[in-house]
Amino acid sequence: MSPSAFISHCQKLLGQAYVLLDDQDKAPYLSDWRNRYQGKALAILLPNTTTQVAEIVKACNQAKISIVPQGGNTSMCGAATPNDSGQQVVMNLKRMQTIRGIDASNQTIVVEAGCILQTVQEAAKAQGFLFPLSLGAQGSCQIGGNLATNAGGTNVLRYGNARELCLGLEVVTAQGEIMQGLRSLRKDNTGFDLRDLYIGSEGCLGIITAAVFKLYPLPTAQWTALVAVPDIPSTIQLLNLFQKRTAALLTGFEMMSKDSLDLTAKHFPQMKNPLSNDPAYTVLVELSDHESEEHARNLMESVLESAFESGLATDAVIASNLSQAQSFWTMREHITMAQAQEGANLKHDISLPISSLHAFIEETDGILRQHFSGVRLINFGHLGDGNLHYNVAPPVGTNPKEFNSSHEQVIHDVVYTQVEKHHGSISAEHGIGQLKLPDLEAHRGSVALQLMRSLKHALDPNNILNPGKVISE
Ligand code: FAD
Ligand code: 2HG
Ligand code: ZN
Repeated sequence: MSPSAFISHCQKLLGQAYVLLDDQDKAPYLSDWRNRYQGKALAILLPNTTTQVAEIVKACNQAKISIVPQGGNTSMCGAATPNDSGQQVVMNLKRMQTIRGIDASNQTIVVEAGCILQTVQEAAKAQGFLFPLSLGAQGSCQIGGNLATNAGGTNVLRYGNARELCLGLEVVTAQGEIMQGLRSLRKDNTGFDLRDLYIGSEGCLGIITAAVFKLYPLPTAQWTALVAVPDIPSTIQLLNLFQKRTAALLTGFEMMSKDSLDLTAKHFPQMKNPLSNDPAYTVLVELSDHESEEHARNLMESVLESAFESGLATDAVIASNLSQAQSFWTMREHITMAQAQEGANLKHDISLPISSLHAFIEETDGILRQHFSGVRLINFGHLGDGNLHYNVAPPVGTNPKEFNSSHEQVIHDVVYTQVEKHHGSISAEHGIGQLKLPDLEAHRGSVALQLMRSLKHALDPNNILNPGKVISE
Protein backbone atom coordinates (compact mmCIF):
# COMPACT_ATOMS: atom_id res chain seq x y z
CA MET A 1 0.00 0.00 0.00
CA SER A 2 1.44 3.42 -0.95
CA PRO A 3 1.40 6.18 1.71
CA SER A 4 -1.43 7.97 -0.13
CA ALA A 5 -3.51 4.77 -0.40
CA PHE A 6 -2.86 4.22 3.31
CA ILE A 7 -4.12 7.74 4.15
CA SER A 8 -7.30 7.20 2.08
CA HIS A 9 -7.83 3.89 3.88
CA CYS A 10 -7.50 5.64 7.27
CA GLN A 11 -9.89 8.39 6.17
CA LYS A 12 -12.44 5.75 5.21
CA LEU A 13 -12.03 4.01 8.57
CA LEU A 14 -12.02 7.08 10.83
CA GLY A 15 -13.65 9.84 8.80
CA GLN A 16 -11.62 12.70 7.26
CA ALA A 17 -11.87 14.90 10.35
CA TYR A 18 -9.92 12.37 12.39
CA VAL A 19 -6.94 12.00 10.07
CA LEU A 20 -4.92 15.18 10.58
CA LEU A 21 -2.71 16.08 7.63
CA ASP A 22 -2.33 19.83 7.89
CA ASP A 23 0.98 21.03 9.44
CA GLN A 24 -0.78 23.35 11.87
CA ASP A 25 -3.19 20.62 13.02
CA LYS A 26 -0.35 18.12 13.44
CA ALA A 27 1.99 20.44 15.38
CA PRO A 28 0.70 19.85 18.96
CA TYR A 29 1.31 16.11 18.60
CA LEU A 30 4.86 16.38 17.28
CA SER A 31 6.88 17.71 20.19
CA ASP A 32 7.24 16.56 23.77
CA TRP A 33 6.24 18.30 27.02
CA ARG A 34 9.83 19.31 27.79
CA ASN A 35 10.40 20.58 24.25
CA ARG A 36 13.48 18.44 23.79
CA TYR A 37 12.24 16.61 20.69
CA GLN A 38 10.58 17.76 17.51
CA GLY A 39 9.27 15.07 15.15
CA LYS A 40 7.35 14.83 11.88
CA ALA A 41 4.47 12.55 10.93
CA LEU A 42 2.66 11.31 7.87
CA ALA A 43 -0.61 11.86 9.77
CA ILE A 44 -2.12 12.08 13.22
CA LEU A 45 -4.83 9.42 13.64
CA LEU A 46 -7.65 9.83 16.15
CA PRO A 47 -9.66 6.59 16.44
CA ASN A 48 -12.57 6.32 18.85
CA THR A 49 -13.24 2.59 19.06
CA THR A 50 -11.12 -0.48 19.70
CA THR A 51 -12.18 -1.86 16.32
CA GLN A 52 -10.90 1.27 14.59
CA VAL A 53 -7.57 0.96 16.43
CA ALA A 54 -7.33 -2.68 15.34
CA GLU A 55 -8.13 -1.90 11.68
CA ILE A 56 -5.54 0.88 11.55
CA VAL A 57 -2.86 -1.29 13.14
CA LYS A 58 -3.61 -4.07 10.64
CA ALA A 59 -3.16 -1.63 7.77
CA CYS A 60 0.06 -0.25 9.28
CA ASN A 61 1.44 -3.75 9.74
CA GLN A 62 0.70 -4.60 6.11
CA ALA A 63 2.12 -1.32 4.79
CA LYS A 64 5.06 -1.43 7.28
CA ILE A 65 4.18 2.03 8.54
CA SER A 66 5.24 2.53 12.12
CA ILE A 67 2.92 3.91 14.79
CA VAL A 68 3.69 6.12 17.77
CA PRO A 69 0.90 5.54 20.30
CA GLN A 70 0.16 8.75 22.18
CA GLY A 71 -1.93 9.68 25.19
CA GLY A 72 -1.74 13.07 26.92
CA ASN A 73 1.79 13.61 25.57
CA THR A 74 3.22 14.41 29.01
CA SER A 75 6.13 11.98 28.78
CA MET A 76 9.33 13.19 30.42
CA CYS A 77 11.55 11.20 28.05
CA GLY A 78 10.22 11.77 24.53
CA ALA A 79 8.39 8.42 24.53
CA ALA A 80 5.39 9.66 22.53
CA THR A 81 7.18 11.86 19.99
CA PRO A 82 7.69 10.53 16.44
CA ASN A 83 11.09 10.62 14.75
CA ASP A 84 11.90 13.18 12.06
CA SER A 85 11.44 10.88 9.05
CA GLY A 86 7.86 12.02 8.40
CA GLN A 87 7.04 8.35 7.68
CA GLN A 88 5.49 7.45 11.05
CA VAL A 89 1.91 8.00 12.16
CA VAL A 90 0.95 9.21 15.62
CA MET A 91 -2.12 7.46 17.03
CA ASN A 92 -3.59 9.56 19.81
CA LEU A 93 -6.30 7.81 21.86
CA LYS A 94 -7.95 10.97 23.25
CA ARG A 95 -11.35 10.23 21.66
CA MET A 96 -11.63 6.91 23.53
CA GLN A 97 -12.99 8.43 26.73
CA THR A 98 -15.81 6.17 27.82
CA ILE A 99 -16.00 5.00 31.41
CA ARG A 100 -17.46 1.60 30.62
CA GLY A 101 -18.68 0.90 34.14
CA ILE A 102 -18.13 0.78 37.89
CA ASP A 103 -18.79 -2.48 39.76
CA ALA A 104 -19.45 -1.32 43.32
CA SER A 105 -19.41 -4.72 45.00
CA ASN A 106 -16.29 -5.82 43.17
CA GLN A 107 -14.76 -2.34 43.73
CA THR A 108 -13.54 -2.02 40.15
CA ILE A 109 -13.82 0.44 37.28
CA VAL A 110 -13.50 -0.21 33.52
CA VAL A 111 -12.20 2.74 31.50
CA GLU A 112 -11.06 3.39 27.95
CA ALA A 113 -7.45 4.32 27.32
CA GLY A 114 -8.11 7.94 26.33
CA CYS A 115 -9.78 8.87 29.64
CA ILE A 116 -7.93 11.68 31.40
CA LEU A 117 -6.60 10.44 34.75
CA GLN A 118 -8.39 13.18 36.72
CA THR A 119 -11.72 12.29 35.06
CA VAL A 120 -11.32 8.72 36.30
CA GLN A 121 -10.53 9.93 39.84
CA GLU A 122 -13.65 12.12 39.75
CA ALA A 123 -15.89 9.36 38.37
CA ALA A 124 -14.73 7.02 41.15
CA LYS A 125 -15.25 9.72 43.80
CA ALA A 126 -18.79 10.40 42.59
CA GLN A 127 -19.59 6.77 43.50
CA GLY A 128 -17.84 6.96 46.89
CA PHE A 129 -14.57 5.37 45.80
CA LEU A 130 -10.93 6.34 45.64
CA PHE A 131 -8.93 5.78 42.45
CA PRO A 132 -5.52 6.34 43.99
CA LEU A 133 -3.23 6.97 41.00
CA SER A 134 -2.23 10.61 41.39
CA LEU A 135 0.43 12.72 39.67
CA GLY A 136 1.20 16.29 38.66
CA ALA A 137 0.10 15.75 35.05
CA GLN A 138 -3.25 14.20 36.02
CA GLY A 139 -5.27 16.94 34.30
CA SER A 140 -3.87 15.95 30.91
CA CYS A 141 -2.27 12.48 30.98
CA GLN A 142 -4.42 9.55 29.82
CA ILE A 143 -5.01 6.17 31.39
CA GLY A 144 -3.40 4.40 28.39
CA GLY A 145 -0.26 6.50 28.85
CA ASN A 146 -0.29 5.85 32.61
CA LEU A 147 -0.37 2.11 32.01
CA ALA A 148 2.13 2.18 29.16
CA THR A 149 4.60 3.97 31.47
CA ASN A 150 3.54 2.15 34.65
CA ALA A 151 3.12 5.59 36.19
CA GLY A 152 3.93 6.16 39.86
CA GLY A 153 3.19 9.50 41.53
CA THR A 154 2.38 10.44 45.08
CA ASN A 155 0.27 7.55 46.41
CA VAL A 156 2.58 4.67 45.55
CA LEU A 157 3.79 3.99 49.08
CA ARG A 158 0.24 3.03 50.10
CA TYR A 159 -1.48 1.81 46.89
CA GLY A 160 1.33 0.91 44.47
CA ASN A 161 1.89 2.19 40.96
CA ALA A 162 -0.32 1.76 37.86
CA ARG A 163 0.65 -1.92 37.59
CA GLU A 164 -0.57 -2.76 41.10
CA LEU A 165 -3.87 -1.00 40.48
CA CYS A 166 -4.65 -2.71 37.17
CA LEU A 167 -6.53 -6.01 37.02
CA GLY A 168 -7.09 -6.44 33.30
CA LEU A 169 -6.38 -4.97 29.88
CA GLU A 170 -7.83 -4.81 26.41
CA VAL A 171 -4.94 -4.54 23.96
CA VAL A 172 -4.59 -4.30 20.18
CA THR A 173 -1.59 -6.38 19.14
CA ALA A 174 0.96 -5.40 16.49
CA GLN A 175 -0.95 -7.63 14.05
CA GLY A 176 -4.19 -5.71 14.66
CA GLU A 177 -5.84 -8.41 16.77
CA ILE A 178 -7.76 -7.60 19.93
CA MET A 179 -6.61 -9.31 23.13
CA GLN A 180 -9.67 -9.34 25.35
CA GLY A 181 -8.26 -9.32 28.87
CA LEU A 182 -10.70 -7.08 30.71
CA ARG A 183 -10.91 -9.47 33.65
CA SER A 184 -11.74 -7.93 36.99
CA LEU A 185 -10.19 -10.69 39.08
CA ARG A 186 -7.81 -10.32 41.96
CA LYS A 187 -6.59 -13.87 41.47
CA ASP A 188 -5.90 -15.22 38.00
CA ASN A 189 -2.96 -17.57 37.43
CA THR A 190 -3.83 -18.73 33.93
CA GLY A 191 -0.45 -18.94 32.25
CA PHE A 192 1.99 -16.16 31.44
CA ASP A 193 0.97 -12.75 32.71
CA LEU A 194 0.33 -10.88 29.46
CA ARG A 195 -1.21 -7.92 31.27
CA ASP A 196 2.03 -7.23 33.11
CA LEU A 197 3.99 -7.49 29.87
CA TYR A 198 2.04 -4.64 28.27
CA ILE A 199 2.09 -2.45 31.38
CA GLY A 200 5.26 -0.35 31.24
CA SER A 201 6.03 -1.34 27.64
CA GLU A 202 5.79 2.29 26.41
CA GLY A 203 3.73 1.51 23.32
CA CYS A 204 6.36 -0.89 21.94
CA LEU A 205 4.43 -4.17 22.33
CA GLY A 206 0.75 -3.32 21.83
CA ILE A 207 -1.82 -0.53 22.02
CA ILE A 208 -3.84 -0.45 25.22
CA THR A 209 -7.47 0.44 24.48
CA ALA A 210 -9.18 -0.20 27.85
CA ALA A 211 -8.41 -1.36 31.38
CA VAL A 212 -9.98 -2.59 34.62
CA PHE A 213 -8.70 -1.01 37.82
CA LYS A 214 -9.12 -1.65 41.53
CA LEU A 215 -10.98 0.98 43.52
CA TYR A 216 -10.67 1.68 47.25
CA PRO A 217 -13.02 3.15 49.85
CA LEU A 218 -12.69 6.94 50.11
CA PRO A 219 -10.94 7.90 53.35
CA THR A 220 -13.16 9.76 55.81
CA ALA A 221 -10.36 12.08 56.94
CA GLN A 222 -7.06 13.34 55.58
CA TRP A 223 -4.45 15.35 57.44
CA THR A 224 -1.53 16.93 55.66
CA ALA A 225 1.54 18.52 57.19
CA LEU A 226 4.74 20.20 56.08
CA VAL A 227 7.67 19.30 58.29
CA ALA A 228 11.10 20.99 58.45
CA VAL A 229 13.91 18.43 58.62
CA PRO A 230 17.61 19.20 59.02
CA ASP A 231 19.15 16.52 56.79
CA ILE A 232 18.55 13.34 54.76
CA PRO A 233 19.23 10.85 57.62
CA SER A 234 16.58 12.65 59.71
CA THR A 235 14.18 12.56 56.74
CA ILE A 236 14.57 8.80 56.53
CA GLN A 237 14.18 8.36 60.28
CA LEU A 238 11.04 10.50 60.11
CA LEU A 239 9.67 8.24 57.36
CA ASN A 240 10.40 5.16 59.46
CA LEU A 241 8.77 6.77 62.50
CA PHE A 242 5.58 7.50 60.51
CA GLN A 243 5.61 3.99 59.02
CA LYS A 244 5.90 2.44 62.46
CA ARG A 245 3.26 4.60 64.13
CA THR A 246 0.72 5.04 61.33
CA ALA A 247 1.22 1.95 59.12
CA ALA A 248 -1.31 1.90 56.26
CA LEU A 249 -2.62 5.37 57.15
CA LEU A 250 0.51 6.93 55.66
CA THR A 251 -0.48 7.82 52.07
CA GLY A 252 2.08 10.48 51.16
CA PHE A 253 5.69 11.22 52.09
CA GLU A 254 7.32 13.68 49.70
CA MET A 255 10.71 15.29 50.17
CA MET A 256 11.67 18.74 48.81
CA SER A 257 15.13 20.29 49.17
CA LYS A 258 15.56 23.99 49.96
CA ASP A 259 16.83 24.67 46.42
CA SER A 260 13.69 23.05 44.92
CA LEU A 261 11.37 25.25 46.97
CA ASP A 262 13.46 28.39 46.41
CA LEU A 263 13.04 27.85 42.68
CA THR A 264 9.28 27.34 43.07
CA ALA A 265 8.99 30.55 45.13
CA LYS A 266 11.05 32.44 42.51
CA HIS A 267 8.71 31.51 39.64
CA PHE A 268 5.46 31.22 41.61
CA PRO A 269 5.80 33.75 44.49
CA GLN A 270 2.35 32.81 45.81
CA MET A 271 3.73 29.32 46.58
CA LYS A 272 6.22 30.25 49.28
CA ASN A 273 7.12 27.58 51.84
CA PRO A 274 5.04 28.44 54.97
CA LEU A 275 7.76 26.98 57.21
CA SER A 276 10.08 29.61 58.66
CA ASN A 277 13.90 29.71 58.39
CA ASP A 278 14.17 28.03 54.98
CA PRO A 279 14.76 24.45 56.16
CA ALA A 280 17.32 22.30 54.33
CA TYR A 281 14.56 19.76 53.63
CA THR A 282 10.79 20.05 53.79
CA VAL A 283 8.69 16.90 53.97
CA LEU A 284 5.03 16.75 52.97
CA VAL A 285 3.26 14.06 55.00
CA GLU A 286 -0.29 12.90 54.36
CA LEU A 287 -2.34 10.58 56.59
CA SER A 288 -5.63 9.11 55.33
CA ASP A 289 -7.98 7.66 57.91
CA HIS A 290 -11.18 5.66 57.84
CA GLU A 291 -12.07 6.26 61.49
CA SER A 292 -12.49 9.98 62.18
CA GLU A 293 -11.00 13.44 61.68
CA GLU A 294 -10.06 13.48 65.34
CA HIS A 295 -8.30 10.14 65.21
CA ALA A 296 -6.15 11.21 62.26
CA ARG A 297 -5.37 14.63 63.70
CA ASN A 298 -4.35 13.16 67.07
CA LEU A 299 -2.12 10.66 65.36
CA MET A 300 -0.44 13.32 63.21
CA GLU A 301 0.16 15.52 66.26
CA SER A 302 1.46 12.71 68.38
CA VAL A 303 3.96 11.48 65.76
CA LEU A 304 5.15 15.02 65.12
CA GLU A 305 5.59 15.54 68.87
CA SER A 306 7.89 12.50 68.99
CA ALA A 307 9.75 13.81 65.94
CA PHE A 308 10.37 17.16 67.69
CA GLU A 309 11.49 15.44 70.87
CA SER A 310 14.05 13.34 69.02
CA GLY A 311 15.28 16.27 66.91
CA LEU A 312 14.10 14.81 63.58
CA ALA A 313 11.82 17.79 62.97
CA THR A 314 12.54 21.44 63.72
CA ASP A 315 9.23 22.97 62.65
CA ALA A 316 5.88 21.83 61.24
CA VAL A 317 2.58 23.20 59.94
CA ILE A 318 -0.50 21.00 59.90
CA ALA A 319 -3.00 22.13 57.25
CA SER A 320 -6.06 23.48 59.02
CA ASN A 321 -8.43 22.95 56.11
CA LEU A 322 -8.69 21.30 52.70
CA SER A 323 -7.61 24.36 50.79
CA GLN A 324 -4.42 24.74 52.85
CA ALA A 325 -3.67 21.03 52.35
CA GLN A 326 -4.19 21.54 48.62
CA SER A 327 -1.80 24.50 48.66
CA PHE A 328 0.93 22.25 50.13
CA TRP A 329 0.43 19.76 47.28
CA THR A 330 0.33 22.54 44.70
CA MET A 331 3.68 23.83 45.94
CA ARG A 332 5.14 20.32 45.71
CA GLU A 333 3.77 19.72 42.23
CA HIS A 334 5.00 23.06 40.88
CA ILE A 335 8.70 22.23 41.31
CA THR A 336 8.68 20.71 37.81
CA MET A 337 6.95 23.78 36.35
CA ALA A 338 9.43 26.08 38.15
CA GLN A 339 12.32 24.11 36.67
CA ALA A 340 10.77 24.38 33.22
CA GLN A 341 10.46 28.17 33.63
CA GLU A 342 14.06 28.44 34.79
CA GLY A 343 15.32 26.72 31.63
CA ALA A 344 16.44 23.32 30.40
CA ASN A 345 17.70 20.97 33.11
CA LEU A 346 19.03 17.45 33.28
CA LYS A 347 16.53 15.11 34.89
CA HIS A 348 17.33 11.89 36.69
CA ASP A 349 14.29 9.95 37.85
CA ILE A 350 16.03 7.36 39.99
CA SER A 351 15.16 4.95 42.75
CA LEU A 352 17.40 3.55 45.43
CA PRO A 353 17.01 1.38 48.48
CA ILE A 354 15.95 3.94 51.08
CA SER A 355 18.91 2.89 53.21
CA SER A 356 21.29 4.07 50.44
CA LEU A 357 19.71 7.46 49.73
CA HIS A 358 21.96 9.41 52.07
CA ALA A 359 25.24 7.94 50.81
CA PHE A 360 24.09 8.37 47.21
CA ILE A 361 23.19 12.05 47.65
CA GLU A 362 26.30 12.92 49.64
CA GLU A 363 28.70 11.23 47.22
CA THR A 364 26.97 12.33 44.00
CA ASP A 365 26.53 15.94 45.15
CA GLY A 366 30.23 15.94 46.06
CA ILE A 367 31.40 14.64 42.66
CA LEU A 368 29.18 17.00 40.67
CA ARG A 369 30.05 20.08 42.75
CA GLN A 370 33.75 19.30 42.43
CA HIS A 371 33.59 19.05 38.62
CA PHE A 372 30.95 21.70 37.90
CA SER A 373 31.36 24.55 40.31
CA GLY A 374 28.09 26.33 41.09
CA VAL A 375 25.92 23.55 39.63
CA ARG A 376 22.39 23.54 41.16
CA LEU A 377 21.07 20.21 42.44
CA ILE A 378 17.29 20.27 42.55
CA ASN A 379 16.43 17.22 44.65
CA PHE A 380 12.90 16.24 45.48
CA GLY A 381 10.67 13.24 45.13
CA HIS A 382 8.61 10.42 46.46
CA LEU A 383 10.97 9.60 49.32
CA GLY A 384 8.57 7.04 50.77
CA ASP A 385 9.21 4.95 47.62
CA GLY A 386 12.96 5.64 47.47
CA ASN A 387 12.21 7.62 44.26
CA LEU A 388 14.40 10.69 43.92
CA HIS A 389 14.09 13.34 41.21
CA TYR A 390 17.78 14.24 41.15
CA ASN A 391 17.73 17.11 38.68
CA VAL A 392 20.81 19.06 37.69
CA ALA A 393 20.55 22.71 36.61
CA PRO A 394 23.46 24.81 35.34
CA PRO A 395 25.12 27.42 37.55
CA VAL A 396 23.22 30.73 37.72
CA GLY A 397 24.11 32.92 34.73
CA THR A 398 25.18 29.98 32.52
CA ASN A 399 23.28 29.33 29.28
CA PRO A 400 21.36 26.09 29.98
CA LYS A 401 21.47 24.82 26.38
CA GLU A 402 25.25 25.35 26.11
CA PHE A 403 25.88 23.83 29.54
CA ASN A 404 23.75 20.80 28.75
CA SER A 405 25.20 20.13 25.33
CA SER A 406 28.76 20.27 26.73
CA HIS A 407 28.17 18.30 29.92
CA GLU A 408 24.97 16.25 29.62
CA GLN A 409 26.56 12.88 28.95
CA VAL A 410 29.24 13.25 31.64
CA ILE A 411 26.62 14.26 34.22
CA HIS A 412 24.31 11.36 33.29
CA ASP A 413 27.28 9.00 33.51
CA VAL A 414 28.26 10.25 36.98
CA VAL A 415 24.70 9.95 38.28
CA TYR A 416 23.94 6.55 36.71
CA THR A 417 27.29 5.07 37.79
CA GLN A 418 26.46 6.13 41.31
CA VAL A 419 22.95 4.65 40.94
CA GLU A 420 24.47 1.35 39.84
CA LYS A 421 26.96 1.41 42.70
CA HIS A 422 24.08 1.78 45.17
CA HIS A 423 21.90 -0.89 43.45
CA GLY A 424 19.28 1.55 42.24
CA SER A 425 17.32 2.06 39.02
CA ILE A 426 17.99 4.70 36.33
CA SER A 427 14.25 5.06 35.71
CA ALA A 428 11.90 4.81 38.66
CA GLU A 429 8.64 6.02 37.13
CA HIS A 430 9.04 8.08 33.92
CA GLY A 431 10.21 5.23 31.68
CA ILE A 432 12.93 5.12 29.02
CA GLY A 433 11.44 6.61 25.83
CA GLN A 434 14.10 7.90 23.47
CA LEU A 435 15.96 9.97 26.07
CA LYS A 436 17.25 7.10 28.18
CA LEU A 437 17.59 4.42 25.52
CA PRO A 438 21.43 4.59 25.51
CA ASP A 439 21.49 4.68 29.32
CA LEU A 440 19.29 1.59 29.55
CA GLU A 441 21.61 -0.23 27.16
CA ALA A 442 24.60 0.80 29.28
CA HIS A 443 23.11 -0.18 32.63
CA ARG A 444 20.49 -2.95 32.26
CA GLY A 445 22.76 -5.93 31.63
CA SER A 446 23.17 -7.93 28.41
CA VAL A 447 20.94 -10.88 29.35
CA ALA A 448 18.00 -8.67 30.27
CA LEU A 449 18.47 -6.61 27.08
CA GLN A 450 18.53 -9.74 24.93
CA LEU A 451 15.33 -11.03 26.56
CA MET A 452 13.64 -7.69 25.92
CA ARG A 453 14.71 -7.77 22.26
CA SER A 454 13.37 -11.34 21.91
CA LEU A 455 10.02 -10.30 23.38
CA LYS A 456 9.80 -7.26 21.13
CA HIS A 457 10.60 -9.39 18.08
CA ALA A 458 8.09 -12.09 19.04
CA LEU A 459 5.24 -9.65 19.56
CA ASP A 460 6.07 -7.07 16.90
CA PRO A 461 8.21 -8.78 14.24
CA ASN A 462 7.84 -5.89 11.76
CA ASN A 463 8.87 -3.37 14.43
CA ILE A 464 5.93 -1.09 13.71
CA LEU A 465 5.12 -0.15 17.32
CA ASN A 466 7.05 2.87 18.59
CA PRO A 467 10.43 1.90 17.10
CA GLY A 468 13.42 3.78 18.49
CA LYS A 469 11.96 3.86 21.98
CA VAL A 470 13.09 1.82 25.02
CA ILE A 471 15.41 -0.54 23.14
CA SER A 472 17.30 -0.47 19.84
CA GLU A 473 16.72 -3.21 17.27
P1 FAD B 1 2.21 9.92 26.70
O1 FAD B 1 3.25 10.90 27.13
O2 FAD B 1 1.33 10.33 25.60
O3 FAD B 1 2.92 8.53 26.30
C1 FAD B 1 3.84 7.93 27.17
C2 FAD B 1 4.21 6.54 26.61
O4 FAD B 1 3.07 5.70 26.61
C3 FAD B 1 4.69 6.56 25.17
O5 FAD B 1 5.63 5.53 25.01
C4 FAD B 1 3.45 6.22 24.36
O6 FAD B 1 3.77 5.62 23.13
C5 FAD B 1 2.77 5.23 25.29
N1 FAD B 1 1.30 5.21 25.19
C6 FAD B 1 0.44 6.23 25.41
N2 FAD B 1 -0.83 5.78 25.30
C7 FAD B 1 -0.76 4.46 24.98
C8 FAD B 1 -1.71 3.44 24.74
N3 FAD B 1 -3.03 3.69 24.80
N4 FAD B 1 -1.26 2.19 24.46
C9 FAD B 1 0.05 1.90 24.41
N5 FAD B 1 1.01 2.84 24.62
C10 FAD B 1 0.61 4.10 24.92
N6 FAD B 1 5.05 10.30 35.90
C11 FAD B 1 5.01 9.55 37.00
O7 FAD B 1 5.11 8.33 36.91
N7 FAD B 1 4.87 10.12 38.24
C12 FAD B 1 4.74 11.44 38.41
O8 FAD B 1 4.63 11.92 39.53
C13 FAD B 1 4.73 12.27 37.24
N8 FAD B 1 4.56 13.60 37.35
C14 FAD B 1 4.56 14.36 36.22
C15 FAD B 1 4.36 15.74 36.35
C16 FAD B 1 4.34 16.55 35.22
C17 FAD B 1 4.11 18.02 35.37
C18 FAD B 1 4.54 15.97 33.94
C19 FAD B 1 4.52 16.81 32.70
C20 FAD B 1 4.75 14.62 33.81
C21 FAD B 1 4.76 13.79 34.95
N9 FAD B 1 4.95 12.41 34.86
C22 FAD B 1 4.92 11.65 35.98
C23 FAD B 1 5.24 11.79 33.56
C24 FAD B 1 3.96 11.47 32.74
O9 FAD B 1 2.91 12.27 33.11
C25 FAD B 1 3.55 10.04 32.94
O10 FAD B 1 4.54 9.22 32.40
C26 FAD B 1 2.19 9.68 32.33
O11 FAD B 1 1.86 8.37 32.78
C27 FAD B 1 2.19 9.68 30.81
O12 FAD B 1 0.85 9.64 30.34
P2 FAD B 1 0.44 10.27 28.93
O13 FAD B 1 -0.97 9.93 28.66
O14 FAD B 1 0.80 11.70 28.86
O15 FAD B 1 1.38 9.43 27.95
C1 2HG C 1 7.09 14.70 40.01
O1 2HG C 1 7.24 13.85 40.89
C2 2HG C 1 7.25 14.27 38.58
O2 2HG C 1 6.76 15.87 40.25
C3 2HG C 1 8.19 15.15 37.77
O3 2HG C 1 7.60 12.94 38.49
C4 2HG C 1 9.62 15.10 38.24
O4 2HG C 1 10.21 17.09 37.06
C5 2HG C 1 10.60 16.02 37.52
O5 2HG C 1 11.76 15.67 37.45
ZN1 ZN D 1 7.68 11.91 40.36
